[in-house]
Amino acid sequence: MSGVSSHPILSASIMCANWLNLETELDELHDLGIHRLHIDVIDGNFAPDFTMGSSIINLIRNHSPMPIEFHMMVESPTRFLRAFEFFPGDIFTMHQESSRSLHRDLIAIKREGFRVGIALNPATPASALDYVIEEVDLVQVMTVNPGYMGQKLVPQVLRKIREVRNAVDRLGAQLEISVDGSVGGPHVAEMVYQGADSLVLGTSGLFRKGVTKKQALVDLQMEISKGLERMKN
Ligand code: S6P
Ligand code: MG
Repeated sequence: MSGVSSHPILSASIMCANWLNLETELDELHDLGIHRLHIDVIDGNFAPDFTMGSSIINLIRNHSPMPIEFHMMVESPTRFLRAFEFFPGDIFTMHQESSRSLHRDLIAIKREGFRVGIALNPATPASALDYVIEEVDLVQVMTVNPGYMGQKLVPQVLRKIREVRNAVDRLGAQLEISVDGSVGGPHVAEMVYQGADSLVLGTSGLFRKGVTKKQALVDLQMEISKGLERMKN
């Protein structure tokens, strides 16, 4: 039995796991009550470096019962729509900046059977969601630039979480607001306070050097409680 509460949703960034011991890591994440796996896909073009290809990702998909969010940091993301095996409830998140025809791509992703997400780079305004937000299940606010783990937070982006929250509430929409990048320490309380529904956990939150995941979760829950408490006042 885990001490992880249901809000916000916690998603583990697999890029940050110990790849020499991945099976054990995946099982531990499940046993700890982490809600989802976050899989970063990078093509070396939209964002620097490479991560995992579909053969590796599909192995993970078929090993773990946890829902997956595919974070596509690639050009023309719909090229990869049929690359992944997926379970109902899995999310395909593409970048607003990577699509020439955002509305068409959103519809194509949904037609394939995924839940659909849009990620916004730090420099992309919340207003980029105007006219498409109605089609979206999840908005992912990037608080670092796409490409690497362990980067420093871009602090001014925290206020974008609130802007997206306000847009969602104005619409009365049910979509989820996720935050990805340097989610750890006191930033967590601020992210929750600004309106995050889900948090992507990497090297600053869950996969911390010299700290067990269990302890990292206790620390995270404390910051989450502070954020939720602040919301009440
Ligand atoms: C960045 C990627 C993220 C990272 C995450 C790592 O390109 O989209 O999902 O894996 O930000 O977390 P941290 O705490 O190391 O920044
Ligand atoms: Mg990511």
